[in-house]
Amino acid sequence: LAVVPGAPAVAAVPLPTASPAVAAPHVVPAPASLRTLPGVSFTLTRRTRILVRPGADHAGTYLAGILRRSTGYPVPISRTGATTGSIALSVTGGGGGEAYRLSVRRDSVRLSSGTPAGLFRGVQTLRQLLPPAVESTTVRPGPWGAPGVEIEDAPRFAWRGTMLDVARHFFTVRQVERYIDTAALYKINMLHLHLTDDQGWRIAIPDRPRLASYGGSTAVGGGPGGFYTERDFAEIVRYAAERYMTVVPEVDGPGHTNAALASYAELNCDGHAPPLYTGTDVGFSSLCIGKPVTYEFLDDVLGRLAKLTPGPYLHIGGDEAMSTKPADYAEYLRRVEEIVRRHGKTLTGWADIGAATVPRGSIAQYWQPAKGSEEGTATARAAVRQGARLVMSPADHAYLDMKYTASTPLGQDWAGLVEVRDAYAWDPGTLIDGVTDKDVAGVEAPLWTETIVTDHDIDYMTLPRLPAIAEIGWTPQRGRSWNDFRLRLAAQGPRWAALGRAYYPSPQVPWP
Ligand code: TNX
Repeated sequence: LAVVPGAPAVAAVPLPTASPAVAAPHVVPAPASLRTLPGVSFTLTRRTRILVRPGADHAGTYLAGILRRSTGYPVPISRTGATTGSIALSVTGGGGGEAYRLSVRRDSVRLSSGTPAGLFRGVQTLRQLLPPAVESTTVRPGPWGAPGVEIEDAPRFAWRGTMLDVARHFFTVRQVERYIDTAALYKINMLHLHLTDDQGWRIAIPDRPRLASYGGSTAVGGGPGGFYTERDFAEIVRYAAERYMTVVPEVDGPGHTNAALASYAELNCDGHAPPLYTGTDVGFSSLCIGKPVTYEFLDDVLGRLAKLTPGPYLHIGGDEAMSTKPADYAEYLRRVEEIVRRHGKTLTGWADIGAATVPRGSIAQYWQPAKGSEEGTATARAAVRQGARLVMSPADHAYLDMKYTASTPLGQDWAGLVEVRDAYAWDPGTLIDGVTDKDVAGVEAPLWTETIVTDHDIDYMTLPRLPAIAEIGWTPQRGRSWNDFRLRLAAQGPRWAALGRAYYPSPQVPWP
């Protein structure tokens, strides 16, 4: 869908007081184009049906699931019949990708896209037009009005991700799925799982059982740890795919590998396994670059993950290899790149990999809290020069584990304090000298979990910053402004409450 040139992203037309139950549209991420229809609204009733045209079944079933549990209405799904009185979902020919068109009128709601994925994104918009109580898991009284709108929407970037570090603390399949549900509401489409680190190895590898059984047996602070079986991992992949989210598995190396080194003595240059590690230092471990077993190990692990992962990316880490000599780092990248390629995947790593040779089309994830030409930006530029594209996760804007303020009980502050406005007010296409929109694959908000243990902790660090990063990834730059975002964000608070999500009630946001 074309962005309407010059149209404001959100026309803040106040609705007449005649329909008090219908709020003005407060959608995050802001649609590329949104026109309000003053005085017009749609009301969901006991008689509302979902009309699905071919290709729309999945979005229809998902939407019905949300509407039924909170409204208590039957919300039947039908394949034929009149549009009047229905929410009509259709996959139309033409435009691909995640673009969609949503029209809310008095007599019906019409949502169409060229793809089922686009329909699913449009359903997230529709959810946010309905009252917050629609997110409740128990029946609520209504009424269920949505403001009249005409929306034409499409994402700015194809990669709109979040990362969950399941290595520093382990999170169960159920917890990961709960996180996926939070992210899906904001049209996040990439789920990066940081599966291995010094403190834990979280994925079972059949021929190397000690990686999970021993390497996965603890966590930061000495907790019990845990790991995913291949079935668990497949379940996460399935759950994410149902939300049109691609899983990007990461096996970090050559640094951040103490859990593997502790599990198999042969992986160490001196043949001695170090003890398990439960602290929070970084940069002290390294795989043994000169040993053939290192590459047999990597081939086995990455080959398994390649088979378990339908998406095109394998993330090989590559960050903070402070205990690996630069020449060894280059040799490691040469070997691991060949393995990733042989298993049919696209090389993805932290932007540190730009210091080595990387193939055109690789993905380099920028994490440094640096801008312009500051130190820390050089490897990202080097990656771009080689034809890689960047996923932008600058720690001083996009890291979900940074404290909001000095008194935030959770999180770290090595990259500074990241209030909601800091998370929102930056442009991935102009942050680094020599890097423009065409070099940027998208954005990603990583949640490192040294200090994060419970669902509450995840929620509190994620909300409201993940929606901020999601909007940077989705909404055209010229359609974004902090003053408008904070108002739309405020309207999300009651939704999070209805969904059973905790959040940081930032004083920067005028919560209702
Ligand atoms: C740095 S940034 C790391 C992680 C830590 C994180 C904590 C990067 C690629 N590595 O190992 O968990 O800081 O904020």
